Amino acid sequence: MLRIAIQNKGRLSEESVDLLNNAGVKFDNLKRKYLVKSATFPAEVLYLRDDDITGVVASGLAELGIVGLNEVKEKGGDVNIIRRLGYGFCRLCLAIPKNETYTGLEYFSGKRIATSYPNVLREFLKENGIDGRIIEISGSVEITPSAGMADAIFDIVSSGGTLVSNGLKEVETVLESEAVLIANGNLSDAQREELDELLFRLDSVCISRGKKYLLMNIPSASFEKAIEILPAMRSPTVMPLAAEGWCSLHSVVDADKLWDKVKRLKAIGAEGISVLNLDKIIP
Ligand code: PRT
Ligand code: ZN
Repeated sequence: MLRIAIQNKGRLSEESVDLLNNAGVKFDNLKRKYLVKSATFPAEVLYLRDDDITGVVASGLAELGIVGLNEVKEKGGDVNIIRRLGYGFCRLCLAIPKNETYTGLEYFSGKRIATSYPNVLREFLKENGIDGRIIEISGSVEITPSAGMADAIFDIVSSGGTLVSNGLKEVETVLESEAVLIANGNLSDAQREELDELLFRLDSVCISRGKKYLLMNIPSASFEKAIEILPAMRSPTVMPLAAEGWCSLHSVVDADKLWDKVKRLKAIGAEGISVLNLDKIIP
């Protein structure tokens, strides 16, 4: 049995539930309950605040956790980062008032920097030999410069909108973060086997993200050109059609290249192009 700690409410919560569900770990999403057993996999889900997940996994109260890499780096502790999960993207950045001239890292010497990530910041300043003053604050970090409480901030940035609306600009990225799967180092043999099965399933779900399945009819004469446009995982699937001189072609493409590919396929005579969502790719 694996106990998996995930965020109870917040930015990573919904996608973590979806990811586990898609991997066949189904459970009642009743967040009023603290601990929920999966009916379809030997696992139970423990709902926590994200601040507590790393510690709970490090101490062995849960075998696995899904949490932002930023939290793992801040809390430290003895956990293994098993997978990057491809959502919850953000970065930990140093930002200063927008009218200040940035002169490089030396800028921060002697400056007061407000943050909820004192450990990551301390390490970064130490590595770079910068003597900044860390002001630890648990929330609303972005308002501290205009309130005269700090000269700069070190905080999570995603779109950058919060910085802009507080008159700040990003000057250094210290950590690129996303949701990660972490594990305790002391799993039993049975738990290791369960983890291997879970990883196999999670990878199948993660590989299919951002991909589309394409089906179309194409003149046989354009077949070679179509293959150049569609280098699929191994090669596209081609089937002859009843209508002479035509074949049916199936392939997987990156979603962000979809419209470019469709345009090029139409230009070589493709017809009846269907685009399907992909649920899983089992390698
Ligand atoms: O209640 P609990 O303690 O569990 O949640 P929380 O409020 O501490 O965390 P939550 O839910 O806000 O974030 C959980 C995780 O999501 C973080 O640890 C990050 O790994 C990740 N994440 C991704 C983010 C963001 N994007 C993000 N934009 N966490 C916070 N933000 C903040 C950012 O600091 C800024 O204040 O959102 C604001 C908007 O960001 P912009 O740049 O888009 O304006
Ligand atoms: Zn939190």
